[in-house]
Amino acid sequence: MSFAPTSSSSEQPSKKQKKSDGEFFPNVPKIEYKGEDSKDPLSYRFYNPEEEIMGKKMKDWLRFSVCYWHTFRGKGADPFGFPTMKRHYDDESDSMENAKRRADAAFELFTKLGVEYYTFHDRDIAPEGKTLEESNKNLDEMVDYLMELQKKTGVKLLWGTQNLFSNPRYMNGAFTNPDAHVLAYACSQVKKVLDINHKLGGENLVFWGGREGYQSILNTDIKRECDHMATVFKMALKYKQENNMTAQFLIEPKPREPTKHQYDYDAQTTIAFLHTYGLEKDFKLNIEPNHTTLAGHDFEHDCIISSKYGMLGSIDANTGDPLLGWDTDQFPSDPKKAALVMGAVIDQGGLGSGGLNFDCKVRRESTDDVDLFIGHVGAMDTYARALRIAAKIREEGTLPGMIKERYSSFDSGFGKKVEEGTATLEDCEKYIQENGEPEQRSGKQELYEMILNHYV
Ligand code: XLS
Ligand code: NI
Ligand code: NI
Repeated sequence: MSFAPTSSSSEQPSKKQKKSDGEFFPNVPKIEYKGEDSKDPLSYRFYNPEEEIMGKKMKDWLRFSVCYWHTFRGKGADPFGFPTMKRHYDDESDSMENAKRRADAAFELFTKLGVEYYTFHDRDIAPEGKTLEESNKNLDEMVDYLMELQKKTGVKLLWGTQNLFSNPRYMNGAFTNPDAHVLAYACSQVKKVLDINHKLGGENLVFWGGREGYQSILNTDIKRECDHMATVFKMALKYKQENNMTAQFLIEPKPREPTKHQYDYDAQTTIAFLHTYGLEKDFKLNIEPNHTTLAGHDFEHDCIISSKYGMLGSIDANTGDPLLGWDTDQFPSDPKKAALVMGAVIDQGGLGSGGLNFDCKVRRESTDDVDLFIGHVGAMDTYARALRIAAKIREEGTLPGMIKERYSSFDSGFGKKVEEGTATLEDCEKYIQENGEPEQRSGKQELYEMILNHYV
């Protein structure tokens, strides 16, 4: 694809640029849908927000969201190297002025992309102070500022969350820290995030337990730690209910990293945890495909399994790299994989209050401002194309029909009795006495794969 880069460093507006000077990304236009034949990387080929697919607008199926941390706080540092990116709107200071300028740039990006949602951690939007009071004061000032930007642009908050993993105080965990003092600090942060999330109209609230797990089983009382985590969730629920808050609570599973073992290992483990502690009605899951693959599953696995159990609340729509061992948080670019995820979303009738949040960062080597846009445009188009593919599969019905047929022995007679839960072991034995050896039935995996490719 031919593309003239628009932001070599010599073309960047000077560092002294004030927001009154106008745009932060002057070389990026409002991104428009130009159709499949477009060769312009700053256009959508598949994402046509108002177009209806299976009775709903594309934008309402997809509910795209930009994350603040990677896109506006990430600078390309990795475990082996320093930051590589300079942003002209970010003087890298901890000042409130800088935080506000960053927010202005962020809302310009959201608006130009045509994304209606964003997400943040408390510490992404406002500098952490020396005390909790100071941090909360900074947050309050920024929340007022963000509220104005939300009003001006119509962009909404998909979810807020609390950063309980960066500050050294959380090195041994937050809700699962062996020290009650640290737990209290973490919970104070949760309380504040509940408040600001509510004030900004956050539709969900995420708990990701980055350090809720262990590095060594030798120094860890697993049962007490899991009990404490559940107790904190109950405190948060109580506060939510008492204050008439409506945000859907979401837990984001991840098997490891930064801890060696994280308690919210994957979707099934987290669902079991919620049931164990009687929390299953008050929480859903926020599934991140890159975490799913880190847990040893396929990209789509956790989305599908949580959806089947009515627990898929939202998606952190990123991807990993099979050759790298960590959460590389790449922008998704595989429409076939994304189509399996969108299939789960269609089958459950949409994401409800959730969305497709790009918990993604441009590569460390992608240092131009415009790369931030290209990453999102490509990922949005991947999911828009995936929605079209998944819808077509359902409208034509070949694959769903094949699956239905595969299980048809459970639709009547003996099989139906099994599904209804009324069959006994004696019935099973009698069935075999009457019918003998089952016939071999091919799984036909290659046929399924071939047919899926017809749609991609
Ligand atoms: C980290 C997580 C994190 C959560 C929010 O791996 O994906 O970014 O989404 O705390
Ligand atoms: Ni995430
Ligand atoms: Ni992640």
